Amino acid sequence: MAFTLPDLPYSHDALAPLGMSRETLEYHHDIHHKAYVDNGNKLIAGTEWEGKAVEDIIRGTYQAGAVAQNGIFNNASQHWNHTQFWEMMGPGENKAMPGELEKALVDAFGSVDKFKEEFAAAGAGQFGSGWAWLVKDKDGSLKVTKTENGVNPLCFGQTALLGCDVWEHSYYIDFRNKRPAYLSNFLDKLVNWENVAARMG
Ligand code: MN3
Repeated sequence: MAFTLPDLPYSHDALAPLGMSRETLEYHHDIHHKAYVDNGNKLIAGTEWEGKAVEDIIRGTYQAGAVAQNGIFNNASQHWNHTQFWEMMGPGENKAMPGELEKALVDAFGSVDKFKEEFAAAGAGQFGSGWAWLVKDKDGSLKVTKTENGVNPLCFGQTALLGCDVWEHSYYIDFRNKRPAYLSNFLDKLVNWENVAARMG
Protein backbone atom coordinates (compact mmCIF):
# COMPACT_ATOMS: atom_id res chain seq x y z
CA MET A 1 0.00 0.00 0.00
CA ALA A 2 1.17 3.51 -0.66
CA PHE A 3 2.47 5.60 2.20
CA THR A 4 0.01 8.11 3.64
CA LEU A 5 0.76 11.06 5.90
CA PRO A 6 -0.90 10.32 9.26
CA ASP A 7 -2.68 13.13 11.07
CA LEU A 8 -0.91 14.33 14.18
CA PRO A 9 -2.45 12.58 17.22
CA TYR A 10 -3.09 16.07 18.71
CA SER A 11 -3.67 19.59 17.41
CA HIS A 12 -0.84 21.69 15.97
CA ASP A 13 -1.10 23.93 19.06
CA ALA A 14 -1.17 21.13 21.63
CA LEU A 15 2.56 20.92 22.33
CA ALA A 16 3.27 24.68 22.30
CA PRO A 17 2.99 25.04 26.12
CA LEU A 18 5.57 22.24 26.35
CA GLY A 19 8.13 23.81 24.01
CA MET A 20 7.18 22.56 20.52
CA SER A 21 5.41 25.34 18.63
CA ARG A 22 2.66 25.28 16.02
CA GLU A 23 5.21 26.62 13.52
CA THR A 24 7.57 23.71 14.17
CA LEU A 25 4.77 21.16 13.74
CA GLU A 26 3.52 22.89 10.57
CA TYR A 27 6.97 22.66 9.00
CA HIS A 28 7.98 19.33 10.49
CA HIS A 29 4.77 17.34 10.02
CA ASP A 30 2.94 19.13 7.20
CA ILE A 31 6.01 19.79 5.00
CA HIS A 32 9.00 17.61 5.99
CA HIS A 33 7.11 14.42 6.85
CA LYS A 34 4.81 14.89 3.83
CA ALA A 35 7.87 15.15 1.58
CA TYR A 36 9.14 11.76 2.80
CA VAL A 37 5.70 10.26 2.07
CA ASP A 38 5.44 11.82 -1.40
CA ASN A 39 9.04 11.12 -2.43
CA GLY A 40 8.85 7.58 -1.07
CA ASN A 41 5.70 6.85 -3.08
CA LYS A 42 7.33 8.20 -6.27
CA LEU A 43 10.48 6.11 -5.79
CA ILE A 44 8.64 2.90 -4.86
CA ALA A 45 6.10 3.01 -7.72
CA GLY A 46 6.80 0.20 -10.17
CA THR A 47 9.49 -1.46 -8.01
CA GLU A 48 9.42 -4.73 -6.07
CA TRP A 49 8.57 -2.67 -2.96
CA GLU A 50 5.25 -1.35 -4.23
CA GLY A 51 2.46 -2.57 -1.92
CA LYS A 52 4.88 -3.80 0.76
CA ALA A 53 4.68 -2.82 4.44
CA VAL A 54 6.93 0.09 5.36
CA GLU A 55 8.79 -2.01 7.95
CA ASP A 56 9.60 -4.64 5.32
CA ILE A 57 10.82 -1.95 2.90
CA ILE A 58 13.10 -0.51 5.60
CA ARG A 59 14.59 -3.89 6.54
CA GLY A 60 14.89 -4.92 2.89
CA THR A 61 16.64 -1.79 1.60
CA TYR A 62 18.98 -1.00 4.52
CA GLN A 63 22.60 -1.36 3.51
CA ALA A 64 24.69 -2.21 6.57
CA GLY A 65 27.89 -0.22 6.74
CA ALA A 66 27.05 2.07 3.83
CA VAL A 67 27.55 5.76 4.64
CA ALA A 68 24.87 6.83 2.16
CA GLN A 69 21.64 4.85 1.99
CA ASN A 70 19.45 4.67 -1.10
CA GLY A 71 16.47 6.93 -1.70
CA ILE A 72 13.80 4.30 -1.07
CA PHE A 73 15.35 3.45 2.30
CA ASN A 74 15.79 7.10 3.28
CA ASN A 75 12.19 8.09 2.59
CA ALA A 76 10.60 4.88 3.94
CA SER A 77 12.60 5.04 7.16
CA GLN A 78 11.96 8.73 7.70
CA HIS A 79 8.22 8.17 7.10
CA TRP A 80 8.23 5.43 9.77
CA ASN A 81 10.47 7.39 12.16
CA HIS A 82 8.26 10.46 12.09
CA THR A 83 5.05 8.44 12.49
CA GLN A 84 6.52 6.94 15.69
CA PHE A 85 7.89 10.31 16.83
CA TRP A 86 4.47 12.05 16.78
CA GLU A 87 2.98 9.19 18.84
CA MET A 88 5.85 9.24 21.33
CA MET A 89 4.96 12.81 22.37
CA GLY A 90 1.75 14.11 23.88
CA PRO A 91 0.04 17.16 25.32
CA GLY A 92 -0.38 17.87 29.01
CA GLU A 93 2.08 18.68 31.80
CA ASN A 94 3.45 16.07 34.21
CA LYS A 95 2.75 12.96 32.16
CA ALA A 96 3.21 10.04 34.53
CA MET A 97 5.66 7.24 33.74
CA PRO A 98 4.04 3.81 34.12
CA GLY A 99 5.60 1.77 36.91
CA GLU A 100 6.80 -1.07 34.72
CA LEU A 101 8.72 1.33 32.48
CA GLU A 102 10.25 3.15 35.45
CA LYS A 103 11.40 -0.18 36.91
CA ALA A 104 12.89 -1.27 33.58
CA LEU A 105 14.80 2.02 33.25
CA VAL A 106 16.13 1.80 36.82
CA ASP A 107 17.20 -1.81 36.24
CA ALA A 108 18.98 -0.94 32.98
CA PHE A 109 20.49 2.48 33.72
CA GLY A 110 20.52 2.85 37.53
CA SER A 111 17.87 5.59 37.63
CA VAL A 112 15.46 7.47 35.37
CA ASP A 113 17.76 10.50 35.55
CA LYS A 114 20.75 8.39 34.43
CA PHE A 115 18.68 7.12 31.49
CA LYS A 116 17.79 10.71 30.53
CA GLU A 117 21.46 11.75 30.79
CA GLU A 118 22.53 8.92 28.51
CA PHE A 119 19.73 9.56 26.00
CA ALA A 120 20.45 13.32 25.90
CA ALA A 121 24.18 12.65 25.47
CA ALA A 122 23.46 10.29 22.55
CA GLY A 123 21.32 12.93 20.84
CA ALA A 124 23.78 15.74 21.46
CA GLY A 125 26.68 13.54 20.33
CA GLN A 126 25.14 12.47 17.02
CA PHE A 127 27.28 14.37 14.52
CA GLY A 128 24.97 15.88 11.91
CA SER A 129 21.42 14.68 11.28
CA GLY A 130 19.99 11.62 12.97
CA TRP A 131 18.05 10.20 15.89
CA ALA A 132 18.54 9.22 19.54
CA TRP A 133 16.75 6.05 20.65
CA LEU A 134 15.78 3.94 23.62
CA VAL A 135 15.55 0.42 22.24
CA LYS A 136 14.73 -3.05 23.42
CA ASP A 137 17.46 -5.20 21.93
CA LYS A 138 17.09 -8.72 20.59
CA ASP A 139 18.11 -10.18 24.00
CA GLY A 140 15.41 -8.09 25.74
CA SER A 141 17.83 -5.58 27.30
CA LEU A 142 17.16 -1.83 27.14
CA LYS A 143 19.84 0.31 25.47
CA VAL A 144 20.36 3.90 24.36
CA THR A 145 21.58 4.26 20.79
CA LYS A 146 22.04 6.94 18.14
CA THR A 147 21.67 6.61 14.38
CA GLU A 148 22.60 8.76 11.39
CA ASN A 149 20.06 10.30 8.99
CA GLY A 150 17.06 7.96 8.67
CA VAL A 151 18.62 4.77 10.05
CA ASN A 152 16.49 3.31 12.85
CA PRO A 153 16.28 0.35 15.26
CA LEU A 154 14.40 -1.83 12.73
CA CYS A 155 17.69 -2.04 10.80
CA PHE A 156 19.28 -3.89 13.71
CA GLY A 157 16.38 -6.10 14.76
CA GLN A 158 15.63 -3.88 17.76
CA THR A 159 12.30 -2.51 19.04
CA ALA A 160 12.10 1.30 19.19
CA LEU A 161 10.66 2.37 22.55
CA LEU A 162 11.50 6.08 22.27
CA GLY A 163 13.06 8.14 19.49
CA CYS A 164 14.02 11.79 19.29
CA ASP A 165 14.60 13.52 15.97
CA VAL A 166 17.83 15.54 16.15
CA TRP A 167 17.74 16.87 12.59
CA GLU A 168 17.97 20.68 12.75
CA HIS A 169 14.43 21.02 11.33
CA SER A 170 13.15 19.46 14.57
CA TYR A 171 14.48 22.17 16.88
CA TYR A 172 15.77 25.22 15.03
CA ILE A 173 12.55 27.27 15.20
CA ASP A 174 12.03 26.77 18.95
CA PHE A 175 15.58 26.26 20.25
CA ARG A 176 17.78 27.70 17.46
CA ASN A 177 21.17 25.93 17.65
CA LYS A 178 20.67 24.61 21.21
CA ARG A 179 20.19 20.90 20.57
CA PRO A 180 20.93 19.91 24.22
CA ALA A 181 18.18 22.26 25.47
CA TYR A 182 15.75 20.72 22.94
CA LEU A 183 16.68 17.21 24.11
CA SER A 184 16.23 17.94 27.82
CA ASN A 185 12.89 19.66 27.10
CA PHE A 186 11.81 16.64 25.04
CA LEU A 187 12.62 14.25 27.89
CA ASP A 188 11.17 16.40 30.69
CA LYS A 189 7.99 17.71 29.01
CA LEU A 190 7.10 16.20 25.64
CA VAL A 191 7.46 12.43 25.96
CA ASN A 192 4.25 10.39 26.26
CA TRP A 193 5.59 7.73 28.64
CA GLU A 194 2.40 5.65 28.31
CA ASN A 195 3.20 5.22 24.62
CA VAL A 196 6.81 4.27 25.40
CA ALA A 197 5.69 1.71 28.00
CA ALA A 198 3.17 0.18 25.57
CA ARG A 199 6.02 -0.51 23.13
CA MET A 200 7.86 -2.77 25.61
CA GLY A 201 5.45 -5.59 24.71
MN1 MN3 B 1 12.33 15.25 11.16
